[in-house]
Amino acid sequence: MIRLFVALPVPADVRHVLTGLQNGLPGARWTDPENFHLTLRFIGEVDFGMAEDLAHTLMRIDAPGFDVTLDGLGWFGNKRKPSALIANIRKNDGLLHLQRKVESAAVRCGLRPESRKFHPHITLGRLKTTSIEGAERFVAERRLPRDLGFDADRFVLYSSFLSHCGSIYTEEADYALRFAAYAAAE
Ligand code: 3AM
Repeated sequence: MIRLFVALPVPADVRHVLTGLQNGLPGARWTDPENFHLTLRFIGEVDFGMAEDLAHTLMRIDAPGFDVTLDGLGWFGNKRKPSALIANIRKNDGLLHLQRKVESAAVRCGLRPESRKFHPHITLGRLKTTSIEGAERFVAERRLPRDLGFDADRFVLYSSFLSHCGSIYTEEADYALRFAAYAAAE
């Protein structure tokens, strides 16, 4: 069995900015900058046959590249407890188009449809003991540079392995998106 997810990788310049925000919150388990990503579809544990099938089905996705823009900081969790600090990603047609194509590829391979609403984000850190006030303060006291973002020109099938020093993500396959110049001509 192998644990998989499909995501956009985050380039080094954006990773660098995000790393600069990872401080000042005791109890946070900060994401290793090498692991920053924007999840398009969590797949979970599948057997190797399914993994191969998925890898091939993703290869058939023909979608244009697009801009990814970070849109402020926030947190996930419930009303009583935050579970993660995130950078929000602004939704745009290119991103939503790709996410829908990845979702239908997953369903075509026999996976159950994703029931949760797509909330694009990059996880900065995980929280266990932080209060809502602590998470709110973290978000209020920090600013992302205006229009921080990157060009998405590929997406990746990652495997995730839980080691005693945290999650290790490995690129199992990557898929090119069409050049924006061609996309504009559509
Ligand atoms: O994009 P992020 O970092 O929020 O939280 C996990 C991470 O998402 C998520 O998949 C990404 C790569 O591990 N994830 C882990 N278990 C999950 C689950 N059972 C899950 N997403 C949905 N359901």
